[in-house]
Amino acid sequence: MSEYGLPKGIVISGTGLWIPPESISNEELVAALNAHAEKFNREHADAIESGEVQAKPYSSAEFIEKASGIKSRYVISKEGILDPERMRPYLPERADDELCLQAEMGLNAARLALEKANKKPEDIDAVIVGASYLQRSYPAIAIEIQGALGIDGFAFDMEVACSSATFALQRAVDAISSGSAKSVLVINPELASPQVDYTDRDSHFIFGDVAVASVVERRETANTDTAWEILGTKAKTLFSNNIRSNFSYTARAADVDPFGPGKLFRQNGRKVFKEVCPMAAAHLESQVQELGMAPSEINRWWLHQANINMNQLIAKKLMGNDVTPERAPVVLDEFANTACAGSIIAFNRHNDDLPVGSRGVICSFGAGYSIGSLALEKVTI
Ligand code: CO8
Repeated sequence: MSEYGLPKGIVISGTGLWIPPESISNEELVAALNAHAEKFNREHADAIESGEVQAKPYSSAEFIEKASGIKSRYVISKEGILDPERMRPYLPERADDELCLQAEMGLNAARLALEKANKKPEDIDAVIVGASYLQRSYPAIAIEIQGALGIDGFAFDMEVACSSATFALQRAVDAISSGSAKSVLVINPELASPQVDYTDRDSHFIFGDVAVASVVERRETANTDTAWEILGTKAKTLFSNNIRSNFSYTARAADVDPFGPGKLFRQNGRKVFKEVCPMAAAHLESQVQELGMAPSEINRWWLHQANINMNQLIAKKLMGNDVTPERAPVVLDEFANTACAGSIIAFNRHNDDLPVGSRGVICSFGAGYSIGSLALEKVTI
């Protein structure tokens, strides 16, 4: 056992980041919403005038950047999202014998992670897919990817919204600790765009599509020069209705429109901001203390990427006046909120430069509420 309580020597030996081919700037997104709102307001001018119907408010690129720090987002397909007559992506249905879109995204990231970790599919014996939404209930997306890679072992899907990646990494650590797996591929294909209401100015700018993957294994099987040893994991959930999606397979039996009001992503952003920031900061502070460290000894914080102001507030609570962009890197300006993938993107983009002996924490926070974190130390293999 390590001095921290986890079996010694479980490492993240490689991560992969797959970026969708198209991106949308704030300006493009706002132009689409405003054209849609203008048409709606023109067509309902009399009802709006008499107070029967509420006019649709316009969005603003300046507001989006100031309130969130987001400048653009990647998406699988932008055309439908930017069409004021459609306002949702167009993702054609695939036949059962074709790889489904979410599995394809995950497979792309998985291959990059395997390459980075110098691993072949035959070195892996478990696959976990964690994402905010799953394209279908069964067969599991993870099993589809397992099949496409030719991995012998077991695979399953799990959903904990924005904490699906950190919770899945914790499951990987648990599986390796208990001996039920020796090497786990954790994959997070976040296909968020189908669940965004692109006509709603409060939330149309928040999300982007992306896929990430990580290889978790024992230090002695790792095949790289360096890796990140997992010193500890910590997960916490607390029920809240402030971030919610009511889209459900039960809609048919409830005689409601599965895409009706409240069925897509919605949140009380202000409340989330106020409640989650102190929870996340306290969670992180207690985790590093439990590991016998002080927040000042953490070289890098790969935080969840939902809102720049949120990250700055949490970083300030942890680091006081020592906050620098290097210590808490931001990727949400380019990617927007990619749900559970955000902190893994930050890790993927900003870990190679740190020397052996550096310490860092990956942390997610979001719907549930859910908070998940992993404390890491860079080690030589
Ligand atoms: N353009 C212009 N004005 C706007 C716009 C816009 N686009 N949007 C809102 N406004 C207006 C509002 O209507 C409001 O006007 P008024 O004062 O007249 O009522 C004013 O601007 C201020 O609005 P807010 O109070 O809402 O603005 P905030 O400063 O609070 O910023 C944010 C809004 C950016 C949403 C902010 O509250 C925030 O980021 N909060 C944190 C949210 C967060 O982290 N959520 C996590 C959700 S993600 C998650 O958990 C995963 C879910 C699963 C994935 C889902 C995939 C689809």
